Amino acid sequence: MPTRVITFGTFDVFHVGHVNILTRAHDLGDHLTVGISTDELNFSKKGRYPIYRQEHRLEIVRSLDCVSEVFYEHSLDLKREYLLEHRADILVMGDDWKGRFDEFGDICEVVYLPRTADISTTDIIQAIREAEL
Ligand code: C2G
Repeated sequence: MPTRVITFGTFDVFHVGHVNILTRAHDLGDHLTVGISTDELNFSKKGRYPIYRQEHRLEIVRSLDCVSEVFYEHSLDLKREYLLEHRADILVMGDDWKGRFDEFGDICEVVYLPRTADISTTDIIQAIREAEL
C-alpha cells in the first residue's frame, strides 16, 4: 500500500522554506496531499488576508512535482475530517506547530519537521515594505 502523507499551510508569498517542507514531506511517503488555508481561514486566524489569493496559492503548490493533490482547508476544526477523507498515514507540519496536532496520533503518525531558518513570509513582506521607503 502506498504511504499517504498530508500537510497544511497558507504558502503565501511562496519561498524556499515552503519548498523544503514540501519536499521533505514528500520524501516520507509515496503520495503528498496539501491542504491550502483559505483566505477566510487566514483572516480569522491572523486578522489579515494573505498577499496572494487562495486560487494562486493553490495553483503554485499544485504545480510542484513533489505534490500529488491539493484541496482548500476551510477550518482548523475540520482537521480530523480532512485526515480521514484523504486517508492520511502521516501528518507533517513544521515545528512551529509542535504538539498542536498530537491529538491525531490515534489515526495517523504525526511528524514535526524543523523549519527552514531565516526565512518567512512575514520577513519578506517587511523587507518589501522597508525597500519602498
Ligand atoms: N515553514 C517552514 N520553514 C519556514 C516557513 C514555513 O518549514 N521558514 C513551514 C511551516 O512550518 C508550515 C508550512 O511551511 O508547516 C506552511 O507554513 P505557513 O504557510 O506559514 O502555514 P500556516 O499559516 O502556519 O498554516 O492547519 C495549519 C495551517 O494551515 C498552517
